[in-house]
Amino acid sequence: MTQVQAHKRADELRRLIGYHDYRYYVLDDPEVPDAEYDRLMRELETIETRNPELVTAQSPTQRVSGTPMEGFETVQHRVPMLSLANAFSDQEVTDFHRRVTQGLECKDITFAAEPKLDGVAISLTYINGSLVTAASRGDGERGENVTANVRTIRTVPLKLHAKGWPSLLEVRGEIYMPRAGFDRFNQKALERGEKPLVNPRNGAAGSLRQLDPQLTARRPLAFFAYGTASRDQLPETQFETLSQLKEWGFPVNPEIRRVKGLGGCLDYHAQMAARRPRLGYDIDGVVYKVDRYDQQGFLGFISKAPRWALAHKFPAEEELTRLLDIDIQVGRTGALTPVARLQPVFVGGVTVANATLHNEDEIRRKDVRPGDWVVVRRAGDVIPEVARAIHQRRETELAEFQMPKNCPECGSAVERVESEAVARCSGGLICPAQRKHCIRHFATRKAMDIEGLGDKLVDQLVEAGMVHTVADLYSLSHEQIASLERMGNKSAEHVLGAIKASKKPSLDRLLYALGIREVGEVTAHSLAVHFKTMKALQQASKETLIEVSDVGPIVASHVAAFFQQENNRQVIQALNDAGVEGQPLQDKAGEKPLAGEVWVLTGALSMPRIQVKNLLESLGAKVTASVSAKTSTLLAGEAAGSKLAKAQKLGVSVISESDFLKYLESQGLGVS
Ligand code: 9MJ
Repeated sequence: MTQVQAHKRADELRRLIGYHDYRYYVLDDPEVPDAEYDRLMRELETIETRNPELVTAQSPTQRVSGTPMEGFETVQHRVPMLSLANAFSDQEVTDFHRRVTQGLECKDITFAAEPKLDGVAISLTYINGSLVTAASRGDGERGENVTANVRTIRTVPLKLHAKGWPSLLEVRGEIYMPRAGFDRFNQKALERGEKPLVNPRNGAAGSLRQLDPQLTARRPLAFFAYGTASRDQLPETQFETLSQLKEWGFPVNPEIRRVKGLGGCLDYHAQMAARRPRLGYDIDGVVYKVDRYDQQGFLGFISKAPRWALAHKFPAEEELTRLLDIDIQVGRTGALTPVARLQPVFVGGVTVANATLHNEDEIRRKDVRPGDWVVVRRAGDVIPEVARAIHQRRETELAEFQMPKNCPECGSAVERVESEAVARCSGGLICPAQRKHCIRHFATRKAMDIEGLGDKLVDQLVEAGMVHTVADLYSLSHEQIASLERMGNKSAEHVLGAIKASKKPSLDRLLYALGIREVGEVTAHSLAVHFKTMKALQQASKETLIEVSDVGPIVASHVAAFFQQENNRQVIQALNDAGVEGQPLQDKAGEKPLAGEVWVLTGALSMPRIQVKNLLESLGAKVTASVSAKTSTLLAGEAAGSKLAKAQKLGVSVISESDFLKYLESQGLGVS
């Protein structure tokens, strides 16, 4: 890079950093992930190191970042608030360790190893044991007086416990927003149609900056102490000081450990990286601090950061990249998930090229379009997701994403029930993405009950291309099955026999076996009772379907959509051609097991009452509201009251819900 180019780039970087500082500190609305900001800063630092004549007093590298906020009084810190040197690799930690051991001429150094909280640094001044001032870091020399706001945080002691504290004590630590509080807060914000917080750290910073402490008080903030401004009247090490602070009433992070040497530091980093997803709050790395104060004093400072401490960062969980396209993935149950195809990017420790976009509503809400710059997030082992799009970076008009009308795997119509976020392929019986799932379900005990046709065998049959739809099961030959791995002649014979034996199921079983969405055994039974034949059901309109007890508008639309699908009709025809026919249920009132009985329901039942009522009616019983001499049976759920007493008085038989469920099971109507 020529000097002119360096000059130009440095100017550009300062302008960009200034812009991002403004968005972050003033607007509370960062545009780019931290990793991107850090890169800009590092690039500027590199240019300035190589071209010292370019450094200006106004350069963002020359101050600890932080724009004093309007509306708050400024406080001069008695002792400047430090920043920490960062390390992103083991090599940088090794270099730090070497500098420390050489500086101290001592090989065995003990460090206090601490999680590095991702919140807002704060300095709390206690005079005679009472909190008098809380100040943010600001530029390190001067911060903002946020006492009124900090006083609302429950974990910040207003008065110190025990005794022995110095009359002037300045405690430093981090204010943060626990993840659970952040999630709860955002959930409520979304419900109210308000803008959610970008991340917990931003939530903490924004909360502290509220001009009305009442507003801060409503935010779920917490505090951990990690040091003091001066060492007077304190123990001789960092670790013991933290124990002392705990005794005085400060929350101290329980993950803090004493470790020895470089190995101890790196082990701690690895342990915390593993524990990170389960911590309940965000950390962006760990901090190593030379434990002994005398050794710290010996090492001193370099510019504004101590030589005795180092922040060892984790790989960034958020990164910036380009969204190349949005593809649709069809899950095994037919759910269509939009998947982001990304310019590969290193995030959360791995290279990510695909990330989930959840569903269509999420895409609309975040307004993510192919071609956008997006922030990709990968936290812990969680599936990477597109967190947001950076709309400011859109250079040209980009087309909005449209959910396809047809399944990309099989071409069947895509349906989306109004109350659900998920769009689904309606080609359950023929869609390759759903094939295995659908055939496995078909064979299960409560469906066609094909013994020996387990998940493994289904997978083998599909993978060998022998079975494409459930109808193909009925044309399998002995040789085909026997040719599969781990299938002998005998087992092939057995399975073939079971397939053949399954040709005449009751209509409700066959319906259930088709795997129509929301059609469980009970609904399948109601449909079978009502329509009697597959043909009649296939021709039913949504309106007629709703007439069936136990069928609401959602189930009706799933059923109608299923039978409208030509592919599904073909499979049913093929089943029919193979001799598979659902047998009509016995439906003459006199033959129903509970015909003539009068039932009453009481107490809390685990199933919706309407469902229980429908079940009883389908078994021939009448269901009434109150217990009388005519009542045959009282179904008593939890906490049954006066009806139970009355039934007992009248000698009416009483059945518990668990016994009732067992009875249903015996009638082939199990609901579990
Ligand atoms: C955080 N952020 O958790 C320090 N920090 O020490 C811990 N920050 C720090 N220590 C000196 N645990 C300056 C900053």
